[in-house]
Amino acid sequence: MAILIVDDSSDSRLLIEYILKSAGYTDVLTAESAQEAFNLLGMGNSRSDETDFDLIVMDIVMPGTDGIEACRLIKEHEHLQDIPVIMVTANYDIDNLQSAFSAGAMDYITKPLNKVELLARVRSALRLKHETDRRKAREVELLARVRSALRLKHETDRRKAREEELLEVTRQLEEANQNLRRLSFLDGLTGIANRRHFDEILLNEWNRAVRDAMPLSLVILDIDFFKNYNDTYGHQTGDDCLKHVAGCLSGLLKRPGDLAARYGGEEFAAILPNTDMQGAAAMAEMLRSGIEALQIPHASSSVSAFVTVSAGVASTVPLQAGSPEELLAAADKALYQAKQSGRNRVVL
Ligand code: GH3
Ligand code: MG
Ligand code: MG
Ligand code: MG
Repeated sequence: MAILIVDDSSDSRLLIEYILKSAGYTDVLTAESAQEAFNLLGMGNSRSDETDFDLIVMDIVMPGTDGIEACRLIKEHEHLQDIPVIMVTANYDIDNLQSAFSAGAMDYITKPLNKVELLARVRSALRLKHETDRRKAREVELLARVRSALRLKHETDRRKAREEELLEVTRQLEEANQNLRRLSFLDGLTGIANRRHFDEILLNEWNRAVRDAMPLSLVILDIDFFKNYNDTYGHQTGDDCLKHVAGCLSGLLKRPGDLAARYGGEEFAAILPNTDMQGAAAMAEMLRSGIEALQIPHASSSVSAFVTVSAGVASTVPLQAGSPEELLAAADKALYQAKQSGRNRVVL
């Protein structure tokens, strides 16, 4: 509890200091003029080494700057505003008191000083100052809490936004990956399985057929006189024709496990798991007649007015010792014979 006494009369200063110190207030400083008080309060110069006062007891009548003007000047400083000022006046003068209060004074005492009165007023001024300080500290603390809560909220929001962004990027990446995977085993023109996927599935089905001792069949189909078709209708129409044929094949191969693939330029293949030669022959004939039934005009074919295919069929109950290549070679050989023997037909 630091108290500042400002009075031009040394008797008065000493008396007030004595009363306060004997009441237990040890931290008491004195000034004999307003200017000296300003210096002790750190007004106008750097505030580094000034005392934090809790109360000012100030004489009104002083040479130079009087107590009322000094009070007004002190109250202009934000960091000094909360220090209560008790005015000391020798002659009870109502006008002086009014201007003292409007200058920001909190209370007054009259000379000659009464010890009990002085201590009572000092105590109540200090209690008020203490309460003000505590209220301000609570406000500062509350403000700090609100600030830190807001900061936390802001950070949480930002983290959430970042997480959502990350999630979205991950989702897009997965989608792109899936597309890539899908594209890597689909033929770009016809949208059915490509050669790579065909080879993979054929090997899988081969191994499964070995394990289950079940038959596995293969059909290879080749469009008849397709070079002529391109020459007659153009490459673009040729592409359209390939798409129609592919769509027809995959539409007819409905059994689960069946696979239609584009095997080469105008060659297609069908894998028929758990299918023997008889079943495969029937399926091949169904595919051949299905394509013929599309009735895609083919003016430069020697065997039909429409686009037709020749088909070679091979079937086996695979053994561990064999390989899918043997089945492929057999189907190829049958296809060659279908071409040789007049086209638009199925050869086993
Ligand atoms: P064959 O009856 O003996 O099978 O006679 P072909 O004319 O069908 O056989 P050839 O092997 O002589 O010709 C195949 C043609 O298929 C030649 C090639 O330009 C065409 N071709 C291959 N791939 C494509 C393609 O992706 N689009 C188009 N439009 N034509 C293709
Ligand atoms: Mg005086
Ligand atoms: Mg060919
Ligand atoms: Mg051909």
